[in-house]
Amino acid sequence: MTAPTVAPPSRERAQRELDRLVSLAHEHLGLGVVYVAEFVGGRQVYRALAGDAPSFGLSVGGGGALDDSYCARMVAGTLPNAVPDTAREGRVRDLAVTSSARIGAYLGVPLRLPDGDVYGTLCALSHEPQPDLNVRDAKFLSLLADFMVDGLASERAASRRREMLSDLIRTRSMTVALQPIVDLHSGACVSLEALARFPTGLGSPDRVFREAEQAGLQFDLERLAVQRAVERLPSLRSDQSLAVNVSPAVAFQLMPLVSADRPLHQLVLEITEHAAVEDYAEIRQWLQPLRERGLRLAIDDAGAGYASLRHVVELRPDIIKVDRSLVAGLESDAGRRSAFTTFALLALDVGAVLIAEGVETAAELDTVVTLGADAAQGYLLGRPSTDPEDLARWTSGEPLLPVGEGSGPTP
Ligand code: G
Ligand code: MN
Repeated sequence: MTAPTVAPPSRERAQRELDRLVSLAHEHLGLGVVYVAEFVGGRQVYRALAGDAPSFGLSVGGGGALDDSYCARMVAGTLPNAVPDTAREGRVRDLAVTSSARIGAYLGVPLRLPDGDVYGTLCALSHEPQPDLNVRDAKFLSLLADFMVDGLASERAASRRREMLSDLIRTRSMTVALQPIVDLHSGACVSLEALARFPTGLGSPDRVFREAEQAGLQFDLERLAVQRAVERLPSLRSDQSLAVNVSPAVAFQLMPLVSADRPLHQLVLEITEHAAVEDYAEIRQWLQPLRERGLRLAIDDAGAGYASLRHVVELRPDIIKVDRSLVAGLESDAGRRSAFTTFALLALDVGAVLIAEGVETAAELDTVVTLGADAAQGYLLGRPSTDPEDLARWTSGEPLLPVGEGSGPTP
């Protein structure tokens, strides 16, 4: 199975929009070429072109020195926006590029970002002089520039985020917090869920994963998260499992990570259900040999989105984790209780273990016990933690819940 390449859709959309506006300028002005140049480190780099670019020596991604350029002069205010005849304009007549690219007329406006930075320029060139070129043409170009700058600014911000995410992945700047999952019959911590944590300032883990997806780095980031999580396996007891989160799109690409020749009894893959699955057969096929080696499959956040029932039916998980949105306050909410019960019955039917997620209060805990949960996870039982003392307690074998004579915790 090959890994599908994930193109960052936002970048493509931004480029299409830029191309559209540049073409519009080209059609309207009727000059030889229209282009967007970005100023980067003393150079200008062409980002979008329309018209006969080769005859002016321009290509997308190509560039030249800013020194001695028309655009640098125009932005500095030493060249007017419209130069109808370069032969009559002393400030550019003798520039090498005027003769090498045969520039007869020039029109250009700065692309000024909302924060005041100059992104670059939007320009048009013609081989012949254009005696009619005037301030109105520059105004038109300015108007188009106004339409471009927001997109350019957000694309620049996105590309900074992309670089930052690539750095993060390269330097493996991710830690793993663990959160206990407690068996409601024995009170023991039977599993620990690994949750990725990033350096402060990057926003929530959810946000970082979402941005990685937008930047086409989803696979790399999720792979790192799985690697980091699996590194924690040796600190668990042999009767405890480690649960790691993977999205369906990425799950089957992670095969090489777990293809080593060892049993997988201690590993639980939590399939997050935010996204729809396109090809269940493929995932099933990939999972089969791993499940035979002991890997267990959990459907995460069940009840939070539209896909969880289908996931359960198609993938026959070993574990169903009911989302916090159905658990919060369910002791006083008949609707939530019956939704929870639906998953409890489903779990019975498919022979899955039922875990209640996000249990914060004793009342929630009592209720999910009554409704048939086998295990629970949530702040009441332990917050996700990177503290070795917490881990020591959770792996000590001591029950985290007092257990009564019956099948559930005492009130
Ligand atoms: O999607 P998943 O269930 O894997 O997400 C787990 C997330 O839920 C983690 O970010 C964790 O910090 C958070 N979480 C865990 N327990 C609780 C809880 O009891 N209450 C709330 N509000 N969030 C929780
Ligand atoms: Mn999870």
